[in-house]
Amino acid sequence: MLLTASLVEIIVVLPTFNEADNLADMAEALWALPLPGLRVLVVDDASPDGTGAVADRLAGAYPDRLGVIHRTGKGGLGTAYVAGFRRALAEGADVVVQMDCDFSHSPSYLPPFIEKLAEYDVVVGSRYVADGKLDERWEKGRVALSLWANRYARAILGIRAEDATAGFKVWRRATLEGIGLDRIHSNGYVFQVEMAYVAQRLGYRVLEQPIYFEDRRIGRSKMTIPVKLEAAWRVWEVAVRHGRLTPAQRRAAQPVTA
Ligand SMILES: Nc1nc2c(ncn2[C@@H]2O[C@H](COP(=O)(O)OP(=O)(O)O)[C@@H](O)[C@H]2O)c(=O)[nH]1
Ligand SMILES: [Mg+2]
Repeated sequence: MLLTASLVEIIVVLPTFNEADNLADMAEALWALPLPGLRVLVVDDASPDGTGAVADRLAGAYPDRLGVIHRTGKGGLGTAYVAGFRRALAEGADVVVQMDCDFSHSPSYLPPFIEKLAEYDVVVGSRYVADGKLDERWEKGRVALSLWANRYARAILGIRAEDATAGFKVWRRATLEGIGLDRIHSNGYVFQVEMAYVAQRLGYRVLEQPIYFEDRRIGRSKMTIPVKLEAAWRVWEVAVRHGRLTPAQRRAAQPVTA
């Protein structure tokens, strides 16, 4: 795979639920990167704050640079990403980025991450490798819960990556094709764990790069305590569903249709 950033088609999938105050800044920060031709694909779930209208306005102003998938209601992060990934592959993306639309995942990491895809199948922005860091303003309880959730998922599934719940990832097209998005069933935050686990079981080369995970700039997290508790038992579902996957079960490439 040729990975000179200017020659590959990069699509950044941004799931949004109430990110009206972040979306335009986020799109501009992405377009300001030295990654010419980078495109943004917003997957909005009928956000009550009008994020969808902001996305439509951007798509109207920059039709070559931003697309929108409108879903009819809050359908969850996992299915939003799967819908976005499918569209990105159909549109011919060589590199597919997943990240939050709240500046927790700084766009500035993208150019070096994409360069690393020359040698790896997926690059993960990691809070828990050396030099990675959580926002200093997080209270102790929140840090502990995040660390615990991560250790729990890693222990049950045997995930080697230090940050098994990371939501900042840069995928090669071929990796998403091989994973087979039809195989992915998790919808909440376990989606991140399921993707990490399936990638590992299929033998893909995973590289973790340290990030400073800043607290979201504007708006509120959608991650509530009940959502986290549900995630805990869903990790077992992932274990049962994918525990026997081997590299021989990678899926075939997907055609570009758009
Ligand atoms: N489309 C869609 N996006 C969502 C949903 N839940 C969260 N998001 C978006 O996914 C990203 C991560 O969610 P966030 O609330 O920041 O979670 P946190 O980083 O764990 O606090 C943000 O860009 C949210 O707007 C959902 O149900 N549907
Ligand atoms: Mg966030």
